Amino acid sequence: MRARMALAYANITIELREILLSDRPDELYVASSKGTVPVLQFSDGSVIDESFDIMKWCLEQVKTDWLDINFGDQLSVIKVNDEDFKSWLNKYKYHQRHPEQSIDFYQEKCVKILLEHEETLSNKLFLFGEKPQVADVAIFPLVRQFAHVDLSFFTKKLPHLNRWLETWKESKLFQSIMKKYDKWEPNQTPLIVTFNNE
Ligand SMILES: N[C@@H](CCC(=O)N[C@@H](CS)C(=O)NCC(=O)O)C(=O)O
Repeated sequence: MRARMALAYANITIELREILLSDRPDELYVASSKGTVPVLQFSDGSVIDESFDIMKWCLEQVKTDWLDINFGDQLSVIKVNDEDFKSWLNKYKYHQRHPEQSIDFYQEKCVKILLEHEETLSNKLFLFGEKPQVADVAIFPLVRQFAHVDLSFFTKKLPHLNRWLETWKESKLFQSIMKKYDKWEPNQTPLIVTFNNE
């Protein structure tokens, strides 16, 4: 989601190959042995197979103000999101598979991290001030996933973060990547997409 938002922001045209994680094509593993998405493959065969690296590449292609404010601090926020928060969120979402602790325990671990954003957003529109930065976009998909596990809990406990989340959900950037695409088939005509022109 965040890689697509960066592609949309940078107005980059790609050939889109939508896959099902439950039925991953061999071509995915040929491009990247990790077998995870997203993977951005260039016509010279080189590959970027980490979503944040794809975001950074997109931002190098355009004039952007998404990197203007405290980039080092933005990277720290993204690291906590991608490592600690992602790990607790997976346990929260799939708590039945992690019976060593309760769902409330996992929720609390996530909330502890999100409360830092809640405090920041109590007096700012975005995480680093009055304009969006790459960190906002980079953490948005996982915050959205957390919110959707128990929306009424999220809106009550984290009202400022909820306001921020709603802003992103309603944004043109997010809307532009939400179109559904058919699963890619090896013999199909290439599907050429510029997300924000769809
Ligand atoms: N580090 C990767 C993680 C990406 C990731 O978790 N992708 C999910 C889909 S959004 C996936 O491919 N899951 C399947 C798996 O982990 O086997 C990145 O951010 O690019």
